Amino acid sequence: MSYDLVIKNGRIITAHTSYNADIAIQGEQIAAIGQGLSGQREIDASGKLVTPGAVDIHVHLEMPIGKFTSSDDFFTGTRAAAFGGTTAVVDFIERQPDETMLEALAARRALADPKVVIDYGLHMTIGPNDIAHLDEVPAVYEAGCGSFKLYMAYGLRLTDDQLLQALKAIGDVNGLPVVHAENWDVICALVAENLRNGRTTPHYHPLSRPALMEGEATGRVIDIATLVGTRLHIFHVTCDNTVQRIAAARARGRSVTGETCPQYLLMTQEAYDRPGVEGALPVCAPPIRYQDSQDALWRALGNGDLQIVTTDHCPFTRAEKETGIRANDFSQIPGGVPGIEMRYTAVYSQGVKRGLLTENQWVAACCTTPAQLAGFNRKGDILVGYDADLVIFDPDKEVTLSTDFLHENVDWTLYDGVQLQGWPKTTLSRGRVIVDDGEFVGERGDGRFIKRGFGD
Ligand code: DUC
Ligand code: ZN
Repeated sequence: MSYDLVIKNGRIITAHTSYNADIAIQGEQIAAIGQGLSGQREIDASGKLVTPGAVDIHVHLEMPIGKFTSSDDFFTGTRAAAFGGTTAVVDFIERQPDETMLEALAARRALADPKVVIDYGLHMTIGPNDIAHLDEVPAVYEAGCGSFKLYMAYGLRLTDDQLLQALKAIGDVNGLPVVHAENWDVICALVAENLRNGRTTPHYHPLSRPALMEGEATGRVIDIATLVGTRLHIFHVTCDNTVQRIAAARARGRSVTGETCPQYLLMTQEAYDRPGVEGALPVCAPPIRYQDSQDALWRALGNGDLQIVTTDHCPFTRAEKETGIRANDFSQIPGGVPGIEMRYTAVYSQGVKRGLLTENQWVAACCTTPAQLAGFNRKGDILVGYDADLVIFDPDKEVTLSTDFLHENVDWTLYDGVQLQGWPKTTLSRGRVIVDDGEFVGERGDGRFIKRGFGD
């Protein structure tokens, strides 16, 4: 049989095993895996790794936050993702006061559908104003939003009783709650105290958001979820305190998972001490911590205490970041950093190449486990019948990150000058080559909204 497309002679890396084989694609799906397969079109992957497309379940594209909107839209953001080997992302919906949750989903899809170049899903945010709308959760789940974002910080934060109600409603439909865990009351008190005493520079951003209290909030939401009997995913883990809360819950048999992000794996807290706007650029929440935290996160990915790496990609321009410097108030710096393009290689280079992770753990953390966790039931693995979302990865290519090299729509990168080993040569989305040798050959709007769910 001659298939539509065959990727030949590559070394297949999955979360569980590595082996040499050809992959045949028919239409949008993987049709066969084996030796000597032939196709009408063939791509030679000799000397390359062939992995599932990477899955990033935490991105903020054209997302309004405070006075600004994150600078990558659904086109530029998903295109940058594709350059970096990511073939599915999950973004967010925030319901407006005059909308139902389903209307909010439709509005977000109307923005994303014409622009996305890879497949995507959406988490439904449940803020304090949504507690009165929890009866809409079953319909939202049915519509394909299998996961729900709960904040313990910012204006959208839920109080403990609201967390209890939201977790119960999500648990009732077997949805996945994903949580931003920080202690907002303590943060507010420390920010106010620092500003009152003239401590206004970005140096005081991490000092106002202590690791200890990130761990406390994580432990608290784990306990509430335990009471309710729901599973839980903890977003953007930055430190050992939080890792230990997650690990302890897992040791008790609780279904709790955690993610970390490149900014916590590659950068350290000293970045906030850079002069002027440079110190504002790394402002994100929770903040980047010291080297001991970075080491703990790599250890946790290696020993299974943390399960996945996402990006929390949320870029703001240099000028937008600078507003907080001009206001002399670190708390006014829009929070968020870009990373959607470099994540897959960063984990390979800094994890696998340094001997901290196996190549199978790399694929597990960036592709397979995020897909499973988020309910992408035909993505994140190389199996017959799965979507042909694939990356042909050159493990020997050396890249130096810069805004010129990257395709994110933002005028800075945290990783300027950082040298990494490995980079995707070819990215395929449902059987179509969308990036080839550094060139985007996909189409705006070819990505699809994927309904995500978890069976019964
Ligand atoms: N943290 C950020 O820094 N930005 C976006 C949202 C978040 O939780
Ligand atoms: Zn986020």
